[in-house]
Amino acid sequence: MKFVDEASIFLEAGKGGNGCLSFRREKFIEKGGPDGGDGGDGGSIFLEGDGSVNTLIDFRYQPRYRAQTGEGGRGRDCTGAKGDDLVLRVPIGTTIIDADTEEVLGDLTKIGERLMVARGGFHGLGNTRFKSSTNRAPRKTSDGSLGEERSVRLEMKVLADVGLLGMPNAGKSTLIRAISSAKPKVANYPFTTLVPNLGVVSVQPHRSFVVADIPGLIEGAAEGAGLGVRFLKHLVRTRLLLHVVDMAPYDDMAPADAVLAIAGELNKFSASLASRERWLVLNKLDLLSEDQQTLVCDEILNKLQWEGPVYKISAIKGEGTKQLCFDVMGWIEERTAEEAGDESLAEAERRLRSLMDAESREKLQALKAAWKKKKSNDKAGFEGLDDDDFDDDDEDGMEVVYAE
Ligand SMILES: Nc1nc2c(ncn2[C@@H]2O[C@H](COP(=O)(O)OP(=O)(O)OP(=O)(O)O)[C@@H](O)[C@H]2O)c(=O)[nH]1
Ligand SMILES: [Mg+2]
Repeated sequence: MKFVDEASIFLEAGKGGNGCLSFRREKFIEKGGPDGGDGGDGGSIFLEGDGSVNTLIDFRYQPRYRAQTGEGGRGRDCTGAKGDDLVLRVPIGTTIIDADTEEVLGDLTKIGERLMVARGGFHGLGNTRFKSSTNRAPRKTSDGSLGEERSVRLEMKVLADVGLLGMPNAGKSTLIRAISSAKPKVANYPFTTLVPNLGVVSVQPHRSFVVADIPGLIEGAAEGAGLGVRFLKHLVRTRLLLHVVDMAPYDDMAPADAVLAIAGELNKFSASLASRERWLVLNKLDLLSEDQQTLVCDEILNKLQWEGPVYKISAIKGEGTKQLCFDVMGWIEERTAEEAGDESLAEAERRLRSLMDAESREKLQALKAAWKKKKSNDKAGFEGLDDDDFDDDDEDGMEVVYAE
């Protein structure tokens, strides 16, 4: 399977059908008068959110779309048929951006939600329309107008309430496996997770939230180190970040430094995302004795001067995870209720989301431009070098297609 969360497409709506020039010709009827019908409108192009689509891969293979042209009008006052509309199905969580103006055209976040992205041309008028008291045999018709043409960029972000953040190997995927039925790969090496995974955490019947596990971040990610920060954009729709920390790391990076490094990268990616509610989840405590646990946990909290919520867990044994999920659920419900009762809070949340969206888009565009520049410089330096896509393969056959 291929995971593609960005695609650029070109859309061309249908042209309107031309009006017809015709006169009524029948036996024994002289000067039958004009009877040229109107053309049909051109088909428009819509994008529609579809729950069964979860990648934009199809749009990479087929980047051009054209809706049907309206039929021309015919004699005997026959109107031409309207061109069929074209409906392209995209994953829920797709943002549509005009590639020329960078204007955000819309955001499809619900199943069945539709957005018209290119309007079909208007129909032309037949000569019947131009009949008047002074001109009873008009030879005038009008042509249908051209359909709208548009280059748009599609950006898909997963929809989750909670995002897992942390260094590679911190135990993010182990945590999502422990608390939901999602079963992403877990392994004892960095960058096991290459694409976001979603899991539904059911706390009680009818009380659940969605968690997103994304690939790990390392220092320098905002400049492209490791898998870079491109997956952070999947966290901008979440309300709460759980920062998972490996409390018994193999390398000698102190857990507090690891937390600061991630927070730094997050801030470079989007200052408003970094200001989101973030809880510390200290993981792998089963590897430490009780005395050590107290020591290292106190140390990290002191060093970070952490005042927010902290959870001490062992994801692999499922210890402490129940309380964490319960508190996350409670926090989400509280926020949702607050926003439902206070329009100004809901508005502030919407503003923050669009700010995070804009910041993350700007950052990723800048990184992409820098990467393209580097690629063309390299190409100039090594003429004939394999210039294959920036793709990667995982053992599961999951291929990640990075933005071009
Ligand atoms: N002892 C112990 N090992 C753990 C715990 N949580 C995770 N691990 C181990 O740590 C290693 C990495 O776990 P993952 O869940 O793959 O880590 P990740 O954060 O998803 O890593 P990436 O996908 O590479 O970013 C695996 O070998 C896990 O078995 C824990 O609570 N205790
Ligand atoms: Mg993982």
